[in-house]
Amino acid sequence: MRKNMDMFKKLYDELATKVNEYLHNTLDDMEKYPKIIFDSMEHSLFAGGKRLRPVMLLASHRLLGGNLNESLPLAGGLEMIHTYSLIHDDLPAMDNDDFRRGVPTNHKIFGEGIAILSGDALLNLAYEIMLDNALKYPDKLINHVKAINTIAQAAGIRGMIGGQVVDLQYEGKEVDSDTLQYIHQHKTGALFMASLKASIMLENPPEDASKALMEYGKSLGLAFQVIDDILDVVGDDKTLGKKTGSDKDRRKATYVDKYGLDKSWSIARQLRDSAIAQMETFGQKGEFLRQLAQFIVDRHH
Ligand code: GRG
Repeated sequence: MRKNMDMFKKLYDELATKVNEYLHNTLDDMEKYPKIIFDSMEHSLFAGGKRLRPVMLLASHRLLGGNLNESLPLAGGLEMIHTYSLIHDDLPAMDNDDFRRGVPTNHKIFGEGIAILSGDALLNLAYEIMLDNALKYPDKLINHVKAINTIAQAAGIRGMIGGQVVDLQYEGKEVDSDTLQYIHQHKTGALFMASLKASIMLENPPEDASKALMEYGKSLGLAFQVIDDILDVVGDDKTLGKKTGSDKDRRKATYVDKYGLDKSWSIARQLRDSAIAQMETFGQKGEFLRQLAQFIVDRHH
């Protein structure tokens, strides 16, 4: 058990380090002009995110027998899209947050205009690097286009943006359980699912493997969000790197609000167990994603 955990942590760090190096190299290869926008992008990108989504993409690609150098730009692109969403979510027009990833939010340092533009720049750069990478694999061009399309859909109106819009609309209002599920599955779950679906698009695995990965992602994405809601109530500002209690302040639709703390914990554990059960299809090879599900539910930040 302990050995599995140690191996998980080692591989997680290896994958997250690969992503960090890739992101650094990508920005360092560019002429950093105008400097302020690069400073702003780097401020948020390198403030210490967990790199969950890119690690999931690389791990699932590895599980399906893929070559990590081929998927690294997709993993990096996904992290850029996630970071852009955090920068925009923190703006005064949205959540108006002062801290993120343990440092002042982007607009607090660079002003709202640059923060908006640096989110936009990260979003565009993500597609540039994913498309450039696709061109390096002419024999698998269709697979890459499908993987990038999956990520675009998940980030867009049928995914994260759709979820964010409904979330904004329901602030301060009573929310039914279907709407709560819609918000979370789109706002947060969509990028989780995209990390797994992108590797499926790259490798075309057998039907049972894709189905298991998709079900895993669905349960885990939701479990992640339930834990996020719980941490907003019981978490510690310092460990989380952002202010807790903000969901309540903004009268946001959350699992804790809807079901209370105890039931929310039990929902999160049930979702974790369903995710873990899906990994049976992969035998021992599924161990990393099993441990990842455990890590997501046990996390303190
Ligand atoms: C602005 C289009 C647009 C969308 C914003 C993702 C999002 C949609 C809003 C973020 C609000 C929020 C805190 C949602 C809860 C789930 C979430 C995305 C948490 C942050 O993800 P982590 O824990 O963060 O993976 P790190 O910093 O580790 O990358």
